[in-house]
Amino acid sequence: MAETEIAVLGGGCFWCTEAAFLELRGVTRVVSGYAGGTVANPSYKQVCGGATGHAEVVQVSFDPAELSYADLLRVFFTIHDPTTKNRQGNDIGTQYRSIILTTSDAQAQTARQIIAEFAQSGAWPGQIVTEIEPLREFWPAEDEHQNFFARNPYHGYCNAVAAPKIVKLRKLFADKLRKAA
Ligand code: MHO
Repeated sequence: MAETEIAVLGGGCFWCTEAAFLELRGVTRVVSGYAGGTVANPSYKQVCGGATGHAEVVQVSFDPAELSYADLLRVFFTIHDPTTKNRQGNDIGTQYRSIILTTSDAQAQTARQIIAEFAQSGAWPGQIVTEIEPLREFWPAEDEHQNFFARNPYHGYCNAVAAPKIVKLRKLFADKLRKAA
């Protein structure tokens, strides 16, 4: 069996990024959680308070033979705005920062490369402020936050924030979807 690679990415609210990554072929598992902070096993409430320094992130398991880390990052930079520091839309705070937590030097190198690619392409006006740092620890979020969008499709916030991301993803990455849109 092929080796599974792990990517940990923070691009704002994890309900939304989780739903987007679940659409991709080659992704075998997505877990919503917290990383990049100081307290062990933080709660959603603590993270929302901003004091623990964690970002809301998703831990994406994928088969690199099917989906490259570079392509995963291209999706990441499409479905969130990497130019707004500590903010995604109406969500403001360090927990919503744009961050790539790398699990190898190769990932860090690819991350820098894809950032340069997006900076060049002008896909986002403004400077990319995404942080890159080695992953120390990933803390899974509470069960109620797993698979949130799939379980709460009529949730007002999800409809406003996650749904447009999914629409954009399906349009721009049709060839990478698990099933035809
Ligand atoms: N502002 C949103 C964020 C949800 S997300 C999981 C809310 O409080 O519902 O951070």
